[in-house]
Amino acid sequence: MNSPIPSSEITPKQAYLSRRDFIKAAGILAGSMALAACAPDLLNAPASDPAELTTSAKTDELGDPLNSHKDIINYNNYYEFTTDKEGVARLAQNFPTSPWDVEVSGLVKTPRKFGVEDLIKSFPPEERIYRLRCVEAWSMVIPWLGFPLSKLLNLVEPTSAAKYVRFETVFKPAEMPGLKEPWYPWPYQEGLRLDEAMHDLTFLATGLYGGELPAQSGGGIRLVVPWKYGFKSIKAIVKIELTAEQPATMWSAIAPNEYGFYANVNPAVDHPRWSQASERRIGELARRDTLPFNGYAEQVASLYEGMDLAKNY
Ligand SMILES: Nc1nc2c(c(=O)[nH]1)N[C@H]1C(S)=C(S)[C@@H](COP(=O)(O)O)O[C@H]1N2
Ligand SMILES: [Mo]
Repeated sequence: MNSPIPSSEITPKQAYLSRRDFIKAAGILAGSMALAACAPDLLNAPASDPAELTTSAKTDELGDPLNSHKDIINYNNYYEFTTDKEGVARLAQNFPTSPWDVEVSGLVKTPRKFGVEDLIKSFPPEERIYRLRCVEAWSMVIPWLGFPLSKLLNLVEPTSAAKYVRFETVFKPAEMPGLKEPWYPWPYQEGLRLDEAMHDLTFLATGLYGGELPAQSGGGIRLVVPWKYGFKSIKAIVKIELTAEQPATMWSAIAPNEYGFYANVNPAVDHPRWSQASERRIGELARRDTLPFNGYAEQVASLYEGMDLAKNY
């Protein structure tokens, strides 16, 4: 298909290195310094972790160090594969993430199907260093590549009747062994209010650590909503639908008293089975305090003015 927006002269790393070239380049760099002259910006990290070679950031805006690429791609929640966080990477290793299509439909002027490769060309990849805080009370700091969801939504033009956005994960039972568990109401689905979806922090990730987005991290394309519990950040999206009504979400369908629609990180509202006041940052020993809205209150608290956040959890 045609790119929705002409590519600019600026050629971000992810756009000029195809996935295959990227993997090749990273592999060569890991083994030798032969490419040093052509890729000086790839030289600042240990050769043992090639995917880190393209990220210059060391911390988030609060000064917290990034988690390693190794941690980020080996400790995952992805129930379509398994509930074992350390088993996802292996089960997902052959899951194809490219080509990948996502259909945007519902209450929009121009419903369309987009190829992720075309979206990457149209919207120059930005890097966002975000904290990810799982409702299970562990967290990581992750350098994503991608673009704000608002760019995609503006392209299809939501109508005035659109109030919510619904997201759906791919359903491929032959390749995702966890889908055989019959007690989950597959496919995984999530939702946002339209103003949350349009917020600049709300991000569609197509890469991480300057490289590709591996299957276990939600490739071909996944949502990242950093001020909400991790389950809102739905992986492997194939459908985005604009709706008038608040969409059902998988977790609130299973346990409405445990997982609400809003799911804003809130240390003052405990999960019914555990406290949310603190968290374990992967790679650290001591627990740390959980911040309201996961540390993004200044940017997002106004979205919830006048709402009782203990009720609208
Ligand atoms: N499709 C799908 N998306 C998902 C999940 C899942 O099981 N399936 N798990 C969620 C949860 S609970 C968390 S904490 C994050 C984890 O993202 P990560 O594995 O990239 O750290 O993905 C979220 N997105
Ligand atoms: Mo989670």
